[in-house]
Amino acid sequence: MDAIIMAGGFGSRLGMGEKPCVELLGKPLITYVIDTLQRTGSIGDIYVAVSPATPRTASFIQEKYDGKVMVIPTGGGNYVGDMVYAVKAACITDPLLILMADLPLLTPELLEKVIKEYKTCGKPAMSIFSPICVCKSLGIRPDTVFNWEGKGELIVPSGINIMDGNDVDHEQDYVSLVLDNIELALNINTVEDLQRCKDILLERKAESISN
Ligand SMILES: Nc1nc2c(ncn2[C@@H]2O[C@H](COP(=O)(O)OP(=O)(O)OP(=O)(O)O)[C@@H](O)[C@H]2O)c(=O)[nH]1
Ligand SMILES: [Mg+2]
Repeated sequence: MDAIIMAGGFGSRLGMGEKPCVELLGKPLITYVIDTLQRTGSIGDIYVAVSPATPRTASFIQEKYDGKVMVIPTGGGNYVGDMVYAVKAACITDPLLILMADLPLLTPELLEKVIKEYKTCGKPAMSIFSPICVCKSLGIRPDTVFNWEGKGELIVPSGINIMDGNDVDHEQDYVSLVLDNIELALNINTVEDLQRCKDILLERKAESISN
């Protein structure tokens, strides 16, 4: 399954320039997602959808990955329009993974789980959500919430979706997959999110050294 990383936003809430290039423990944010995708066996080609708002991201990807990760220039300013454009530009006609550049805690195991669930879900598309309680436990106040298929539980989009590349011009019937891993809930929108993420990664590092 091919993957497109959306990386053409303004990063206005973080306010530190191009968000995909903002450093987290010495590495640009987008490299965390790319490294995870490269270590996920079920993932094929990787594309990054940049925009006029992210020229540094475009040149960084071109230089660092030297054609192994492909850059797609999109118009910017329209997430869905740019996503559709990128799928067509990449000529992807199978199911594909669309994700954001600001999910540094994502792991190959989680992605494999999502892809496995997709394969048996019986719908053309799947969206991944976090329960609102997981976001709240991390101190995140989400700006978008959904009511989970009338189950009375509030869920928050994680920024990870699978859709059928063959039919991107139409809204696709989707399954909501709700997973409570903090790795899906913690995306970087603000300076506080960046600090939270830093704390978690440093804590994990310290634990792995002491074990
Ligand atoms: N190509 C493209 N990517 C986008 C667009 N809007 C957002 N993105 C990317 O999608 C991901 C999630 O978006 P946001 O978290 O809102 O990031 P952002 O738009 O840069 O940040 P804010 O300005 O604070 O909303 C990020 O990796 C963005 O770079 C867009 O219009 N076009
Ligand atoms: Mg945005």
